[in-house]
Amino acid sequence: MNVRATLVALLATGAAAFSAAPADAQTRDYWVAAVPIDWNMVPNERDALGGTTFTPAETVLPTVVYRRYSPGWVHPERNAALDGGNQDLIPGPLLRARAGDRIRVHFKNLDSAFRRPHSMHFHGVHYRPSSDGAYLPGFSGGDADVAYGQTWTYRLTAGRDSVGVWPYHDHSPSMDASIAGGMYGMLSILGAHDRMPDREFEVVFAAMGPFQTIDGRAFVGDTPVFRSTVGQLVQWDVMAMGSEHHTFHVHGHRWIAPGGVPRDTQSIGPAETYRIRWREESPGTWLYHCHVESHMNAGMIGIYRVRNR
Ligand SMILES: [Cu+2]
Repeated sequence: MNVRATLVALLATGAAAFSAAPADAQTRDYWVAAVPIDWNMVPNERDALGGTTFTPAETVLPTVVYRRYSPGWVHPERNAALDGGNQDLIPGPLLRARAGDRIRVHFKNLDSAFRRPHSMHFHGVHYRPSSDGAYLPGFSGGDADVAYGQTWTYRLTAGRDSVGVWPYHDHSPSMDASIAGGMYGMLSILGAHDRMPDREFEVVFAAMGPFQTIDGRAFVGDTPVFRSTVGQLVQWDVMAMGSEHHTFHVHGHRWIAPGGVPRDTQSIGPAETYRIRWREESPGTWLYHCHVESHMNAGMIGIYRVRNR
């Protein structure tokens, strides 16, 4: 074997070890569209803790969100798994995969309200530049600037280094307005042999209009009410979007952070993500919230209900 052949063989071995697909690896297809919506950040029109009331003129934001569709974009479907409780549409559909899977995200721009270009840009997974979805004049292609009525298929691979939760978001020329309006979602990737959690909750901290929101909603009763039962394996997928830092806190619970340290509060910055798991053993009605006090008072707080078996 000459030097070049040896080098090629070594590279091939390295690449195989890096992306070794288990025998049961799948190709997963997701169908997603950008759709306009008049989004109500406070549908109850009140801050139940602070006592303030609002009018729809103060709480409804015309915006664009990612929405899950059936194959071929035939009809819209719920974004949230049933675990998501009372909310839907923000964040976008939870895209699940396992290490070794290929993921095809079929995207269509149905933004008939603003007719802005949109895209999808994914963190945490492997892809070629034509699936990057990030706009760069003179360099990026159709992936980054999907016009109204047009489509693009993003081709991704979940590696062993993709295990965890990751953001996706609009990275087209409309990125700033889109992220401010809730156009983001999460990938949730398990190891090839990881156990599925019994409950999976998505918590996205982001400013929206005058409010500090969780999944696009502000104040107790409007933000998601998450539910579980004692004995269940619960997983929290936590993410921050926008330009501010937040701290995720759950009452009555602790989890083990990397390094073996118990925690009940964890800071998180823009586009950072983490997943937290515990075996539920604390029945009752609990609060979860951002512990930046001004954020909590501007809406970043919700309820977590644990039933006894
Ligand atoms: Cu915060």
